[in-house]
Amino acid sequence: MRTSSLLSGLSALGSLALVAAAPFAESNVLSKRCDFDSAASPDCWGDYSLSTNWYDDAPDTGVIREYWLQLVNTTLAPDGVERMVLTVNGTIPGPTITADWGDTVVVHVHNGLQDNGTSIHWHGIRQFGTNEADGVASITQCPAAPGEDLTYTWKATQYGTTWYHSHFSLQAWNGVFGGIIINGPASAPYDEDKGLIIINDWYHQTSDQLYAAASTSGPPTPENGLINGLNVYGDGGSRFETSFTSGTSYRLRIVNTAMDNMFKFTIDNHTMTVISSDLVPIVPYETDTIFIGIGQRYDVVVKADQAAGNYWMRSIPQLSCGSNGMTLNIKAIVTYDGVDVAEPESEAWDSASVDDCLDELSSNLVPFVALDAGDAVVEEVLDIGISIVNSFFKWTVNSNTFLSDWGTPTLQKVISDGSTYTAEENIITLNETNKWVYLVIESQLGLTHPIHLHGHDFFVLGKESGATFTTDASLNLVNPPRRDVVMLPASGYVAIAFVSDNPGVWLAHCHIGWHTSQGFALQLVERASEIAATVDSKVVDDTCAAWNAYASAGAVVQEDSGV
Ligand SMILES: *[C@@H]1O[C@H](CO)[C@@H](O)[C@H](O)[C@H]1NC(C)=O
Ligand SMILES: *[C@@H]1O[C@H](CO)[C@@H](O)[C@H](O)[C@H]1NC(C)=O
Ligand SMILES: *[C@@H]1O[C@H](CO)[C@@H](O)[C@H](O)[C@H]1NC(C)=O
Ligand SMILES: *[C@@H]1O[C@H](CO)[C@@H](O)[C@H](O)[C@H]1NC(C)=O
Ligand SMILES: *[C@@H]1O[C@H](CO)[C@@H](O)[C@H](O)[C@H]1NC(C)=O
Ligand SMILES: [Cu+2]
Repeated sequence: MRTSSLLSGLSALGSLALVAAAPFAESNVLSKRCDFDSAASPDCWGDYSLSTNWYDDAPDTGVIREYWLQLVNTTLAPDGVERMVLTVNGTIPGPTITADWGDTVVVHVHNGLQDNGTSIHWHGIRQFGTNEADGVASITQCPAAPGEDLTYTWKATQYGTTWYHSHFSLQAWNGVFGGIIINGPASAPYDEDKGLIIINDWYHQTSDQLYAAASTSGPPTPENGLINGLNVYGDGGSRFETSFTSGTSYRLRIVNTAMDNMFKFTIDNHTMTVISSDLVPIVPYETDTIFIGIGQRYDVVVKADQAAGNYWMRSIPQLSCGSNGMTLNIKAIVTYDGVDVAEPESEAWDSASVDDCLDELSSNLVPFVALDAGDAVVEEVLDIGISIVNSFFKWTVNSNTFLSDWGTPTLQKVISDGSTYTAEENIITLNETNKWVYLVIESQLGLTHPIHLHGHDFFVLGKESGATFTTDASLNLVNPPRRDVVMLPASGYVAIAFVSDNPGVWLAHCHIGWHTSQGFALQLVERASEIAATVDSKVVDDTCAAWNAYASAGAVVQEDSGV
């Protein structure tokens, strides 16, 4: 299936090599207009197609998708147990943002909270030329103060499945998140798009209430987990239910929005065809169970090809890298048409009982648009450690614990005077244009971490558990997996690469909520001198003026890293 031999010599800096690794006939690889039909021509997309290298060229529909979202502080009982939650528009998950490939997405966010700032991040969205829309408090904006409104505008140059979430302190994990669907071509046919399957862990207390315990004793055990905002607990709650028609194939868009848990996702007796990892379509592969780290997404196609009945859909927290009070009972029900909904009696696939913390195999995650990585021009080795400060755990990156300054975001500093940075800001400066940057993240500690980078998809060149990175490490530069979250193996390293093609200030961090909060983060200042030209400095300054007025009047307590 792979076409590696064709690729040799094609890779060049700045203009990435493109070779279609096509399961489709050549005639379908489009030079002419071809309309999308998920069952008959899933690789078609008007004048574009699944073979389009969207880093270079994406449609521009001229369509503006405008959304209004409001942060709401309320009480909900997703699993039957009431607790205080922070939400987008009153629900968990919040409303889904839907767009077509090439649309411009405009989201007006109103901070309806009385006691928190906010910022909303569009996870995995490349934000090419739109750094100020990345929505990270203290990096690309001041927090929007209570009562304030902020508009984010970005172009959907990628397509597939992702999510948005608060990037202000611990707020996301109180419920401030929702899904994003960007319609586009697909690498395998399907009859119907079932939309999002959002899985997460769920605590019965707020993340603010748990933070002190998390920082002195390690992550608390989530009482439960949710599938599309629902699960049972004791006698309460209810399960998410969905229906299948025999013979129909469905696309499911699975997103892990947890604070602490990695999951295996599986549907009893049904196999899945995996068609994308994060926002990157891949050459399809079959599996019955899929590992999904925090922040990762997998789109799968499932065919209703089993006897009509009820089947469990399972989200299984992996105890090798976390804990959960409902280990084997985070489930939803799939019911075939013509059958009454009932507790399934189906049994899990054998593979679902394997508990580990390993990403899907790199050999399975073959991007459909095949691109090679070039040799490193810039290489940074980042050592992850832990330190204890006043009996609080703090994560360190090359010995520094990340700490942000809400009142003066990096973006504002960069566009105003290119000022100096503190060690706690963990800044890596990338001045070179369109050069390959390698980041090697390594840790001697026996824990795994989902590593996420803003502003870029990255190439996963290699990773190893129980090993230290050396210059002899074997790295794969030939169409390696490309995505925006990768698991850093325990006591090991991961090497990722990207081209410095997107001027901006970009956060890189562990996506375990507790770890981000405890300082496992750094930022890239990429091509600083070109950033100001892409930013409306008045918006940045106005948001900061309102925040700083609020902060100086009230009692804002920054307990954690801030992001
Ligand atoms: C969110 O809530 C606001 C305020 O009630 C409403 O105007 C808006 O339409 C809602 N947005 C969505 C996407 O439902
Ligand atoms: C949410 O409401 C509760 C109860 O009124 C209050 O104590 C808390 O500070 C509020 N949180 C935010 C972020 O506004
Ligand atoms: C956010 O609000 C919660 C209450 O809902 C509070 O405990 C926490 O301190 C607030 N965080 C910040 C940074 O203001
Ligand atoms: C489902 O799979 C199990 C084994 O995993 C098998 O024992 C069972 O017969 C299957 N059920 C149906 C309805 O095919
Ligand atoms: C990058 O450029 C800035 C000016 O834009 C300069 O201050 C800085 O020293 C340069 N950094 C490196 C590592 O070359
Ligand atoms: Cu971590």
